Amino acid sequence: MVDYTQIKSRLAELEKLPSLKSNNSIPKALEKAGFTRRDFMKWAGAMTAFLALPASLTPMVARAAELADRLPVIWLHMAECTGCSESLLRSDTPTIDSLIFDYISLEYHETVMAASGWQAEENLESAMEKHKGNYVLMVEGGIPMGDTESYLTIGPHGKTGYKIAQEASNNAKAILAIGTCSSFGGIQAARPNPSNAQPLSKVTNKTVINVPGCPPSEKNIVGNVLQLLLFKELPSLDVYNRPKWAYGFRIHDLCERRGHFDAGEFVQAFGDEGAKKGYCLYKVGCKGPYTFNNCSRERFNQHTSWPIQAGHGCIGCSEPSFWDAMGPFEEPMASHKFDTVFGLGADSVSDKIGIGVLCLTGVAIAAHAVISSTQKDKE
Ligand code: FSX
Ligand code: SF4
Ligand code: F3S
Repeated sequence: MVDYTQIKSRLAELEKLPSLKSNNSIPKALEKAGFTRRDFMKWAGAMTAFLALPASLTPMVARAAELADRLPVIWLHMAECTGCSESLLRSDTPTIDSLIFDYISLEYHETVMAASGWQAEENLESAMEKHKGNYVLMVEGGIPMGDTESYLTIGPHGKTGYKIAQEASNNAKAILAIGTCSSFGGIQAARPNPSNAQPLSKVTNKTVINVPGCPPSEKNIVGNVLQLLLFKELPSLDVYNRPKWAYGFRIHDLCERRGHFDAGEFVQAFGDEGAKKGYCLYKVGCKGPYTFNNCSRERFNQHTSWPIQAGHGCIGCSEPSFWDAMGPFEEPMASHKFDTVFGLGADSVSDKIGIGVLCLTGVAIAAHAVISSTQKDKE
């Protein structure tokens, strides 16, 4: 049940805070980029549905977006490719999501700020001091720890990424791990993990909301910011601390090729007749049945496309240890033994039930795929 009074009082609290952006307002920014108020409200309506909130909340979601300049954000880069930031920033025309991101008071973000070296380090320290206890910390990248902590050393004082992330976490109001690297270690944590890269949750005892994906979609990043603006409490999270509104379904559940899976129509090799007809990619390695994310519903870049639409299977990029657990990427899971990601870190009874169901589903999927394709082959 959504508590409207609580949301209203949360927005009223935000309204009282000073805008952290001078000479800027979201209506002006939208107008400058050619968006009308109607476009903005349409976007707010879509975001409301996206966050699994009732449509009657649309005006409040719009208001929350307008108040995004009251929320100080510190965004740190650790060991990664910067794809998460690029996911938001690299659209060829500005989207409302990217405008909202610009409009958020990014007090510190290494990719988009002009400062470097001493000045950058100073900017980070002063932002942390000025907004102590009030800022949202967003971290991209895995964090080398232990004997190899110094493998990630940042800035002229030679501070390690671990120390910076720890200090920034200590004084943050809310913490988001952006991308699979920060959520679970990602590519640099793949076996043999030479830098001992670890997820952000290993650096702090505070709750870290994981927003995985390599990269996560722009919508999942902005949606989480809106969620923090609208609610005092954390969103409902799954066993891997992923918000359920975004990671509650498997890719396979809403995949556009699902009809072909059910009919036993599979691509057998890239470029074959089945590929041309848009058949299911399970047999060429799609990990959609084991992956929790909303790509099949939301796609990327303003709903333009996503991996499966482009013709390659999902590689499970929002799951823990996906580099090790989901590979080889172009072979089906059923044909080899795998370290199931569902077995990692699960410790409650309900999780065990969930894992059981998922493993069974995995077996059923493999069996279903084999049976239906045999039937198809006979035909
Ligand atoms: Fe890259 Fe972000 Fe992947 Fe990691 O994304 S897109 S390697 S999740 O931390 O920059
Ligand atoms: Fe879609 Fe992959 Fe499932 Fe096939 S196996 S329906 S391509 S998610
Ligand atoms: Fe990643 Fe699979 Fe989505 S590879 S981007 S979770 S379709």
